[in-house]
Amino acid sequence: MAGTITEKILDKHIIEGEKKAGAEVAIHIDNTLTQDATGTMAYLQFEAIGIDRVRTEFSVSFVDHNTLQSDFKNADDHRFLQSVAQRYGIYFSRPGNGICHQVFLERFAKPGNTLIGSDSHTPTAGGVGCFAMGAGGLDVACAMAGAPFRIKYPKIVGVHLTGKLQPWVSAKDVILEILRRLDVKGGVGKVLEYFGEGVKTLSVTDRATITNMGTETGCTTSIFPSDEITRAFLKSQGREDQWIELLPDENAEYDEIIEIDLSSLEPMVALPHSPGNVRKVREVGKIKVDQVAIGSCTNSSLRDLKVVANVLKDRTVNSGLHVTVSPGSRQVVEHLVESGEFRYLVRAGVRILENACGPCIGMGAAPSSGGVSVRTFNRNFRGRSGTADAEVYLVSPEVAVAAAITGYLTDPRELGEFPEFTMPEKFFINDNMIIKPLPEEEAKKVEIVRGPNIAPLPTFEPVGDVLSGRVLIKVEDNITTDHIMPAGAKILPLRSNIPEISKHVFESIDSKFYNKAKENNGGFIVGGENYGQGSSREHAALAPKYLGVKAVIAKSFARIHLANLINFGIVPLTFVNPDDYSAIDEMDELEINIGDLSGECILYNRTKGNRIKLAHSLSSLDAEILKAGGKLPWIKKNITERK
Ligand code: MIC
Ligand code: SF4
Repeated sequence: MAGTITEKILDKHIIEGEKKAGAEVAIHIDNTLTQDATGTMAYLQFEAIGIDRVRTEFSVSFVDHNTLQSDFKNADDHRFLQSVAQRYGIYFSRPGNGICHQVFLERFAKPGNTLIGSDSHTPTAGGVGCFAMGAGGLDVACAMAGAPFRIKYPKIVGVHLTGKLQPWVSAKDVILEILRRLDVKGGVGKVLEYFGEGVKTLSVTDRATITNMGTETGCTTSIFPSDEITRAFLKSQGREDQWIELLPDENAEYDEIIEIDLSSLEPMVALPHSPGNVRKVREVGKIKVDQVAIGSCTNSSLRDLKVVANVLKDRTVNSGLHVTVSPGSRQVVEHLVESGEFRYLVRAGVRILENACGPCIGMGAAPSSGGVSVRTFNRNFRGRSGTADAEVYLVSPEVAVAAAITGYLTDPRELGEFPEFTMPEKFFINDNMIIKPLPEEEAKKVEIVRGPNIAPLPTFEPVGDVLSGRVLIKVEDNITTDHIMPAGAKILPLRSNIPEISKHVFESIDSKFYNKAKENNGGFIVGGENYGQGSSREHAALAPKYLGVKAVIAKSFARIHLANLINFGIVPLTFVNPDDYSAIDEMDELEINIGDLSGECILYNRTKGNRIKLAHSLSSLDAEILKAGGKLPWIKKNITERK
């Protein structure tokens, strides 16, 4: 059969399972990445699995999220991560080196490889034709131990690109247009695979912007071909030997096709509070802006910051707002410094932040009360910026810089001529902030350093046949993991300490959740569609589990969160009849007979005296893992048998 890129890569990596959309397949994983906010937990789990060294081709640990060091906690985590990397044969990208996805793209990503990362934007590497997926930390730990990764074989959506982007329109507008069409769950169970003549007009970092934010559609991953442009990019990074050609066959068959004429696109914006709430900038009109934040793994490449710098040349940022720039990597900064363009940013009055996630995850630069923040990031969920009532708009670097100058949301085409700038043929290659793995014998002698912020992993009992308790919270559609387990400067440092972080579960929706869970000895969560969209943080499953949550009953689940629930022994159940959602209220007392999870389950609502049918999408292996009390006890047994 004619092949898509997805099929070509998966064919080489499937270990078990049938190549049929929706069927579970086990995939061999070549590479892994972690970042600090999810990494500490992933490595504690890797240690608990108990093997001596990673079994991947290579694995990389980054520090880019928890970089504010307002006390010992984040610093403790960084030291722990560095020592773990040295102990187990993992590359370590030191704090300051850049955002995991940007650095991975520059220095590590390989066409044709499979990658999982404990961060939902891992598909950024799809920009070079790498099949890259976000996953929970425990799944990454298991892949580092050599275990395959299980997914539902995806539907392959061909995104057919024709034409060429107009000046002032860029890759961000392409993915915003896709989000306008698919919204935040239109990609679930699918791979977005780009093809067509238009692909050739996009650079690798443009492609990576698109695959990065494809995550917001809920898709399994997004991928571009590996072509001559990819080859030139890898060559410019001194990695031409890692290039392979990866193109779809002439007559490749896709399950669906999305047509995009790049020439017809205009500057776009995602309005508060969802990345799927997309309009054309010119239709939204002039909105007064209080802050512009440029950067994040979506838009912090050299090309993006060159656009911003050159537009700001000889100008001053509008006096009604402030502007932050967080570059994606040291390589990006080194080039801007060398070319003199960095000076344009400094002279214009930009607040230069470090090469890290920064404001994207609420680590500084929170907007003022009720403030309007225009950001080049990928998520604008309510409260994520650190200010509960801020209004966050997601845009391209072009739209962001136009707002920075005018003080209003502005169509950048009003600024006149698009500035000219050149890109380097060869990038500065300087891996002095990446610590290489030690040889095995030396690595064994490394002592792992743990500060008081690293609490031991909690352990959980196997899951019984009958679950009973009260409904602790009932939530709407599209609840994000930011709602379940908030991030930001105050809470992120607690990522290595489950008892502490669990006090903040659902804080922004129901400040009494923690107390309710404690008083009732745990219970249930009732959710709407797409429950758990967004981040890969397994803390959104682990912390509720720690508080005694037994099952989540929802209309549907987001992929990574569903896997995380299974991994930590919370049973994910769906309504057979979605209308039954309205038959349950908060604090109702429920009893659910899950048996061995081989079929439908019956929920008995003691408070209302009625019965509801529930289903699930668990494979027999998922059920086995759940019943064992989660993936850690299960994998320990399975890996030990291979030792
Ligand atoms: C995010 O963008 O929400 C994060 C922070 O990068 C998360 C990971 C995390 O919560 O640590 C993600 O996208 O997976
Ligand atoms: Fe970091 Fe933001 Fe990217 Fe998440 S989305 S990895 S917080 S830059």
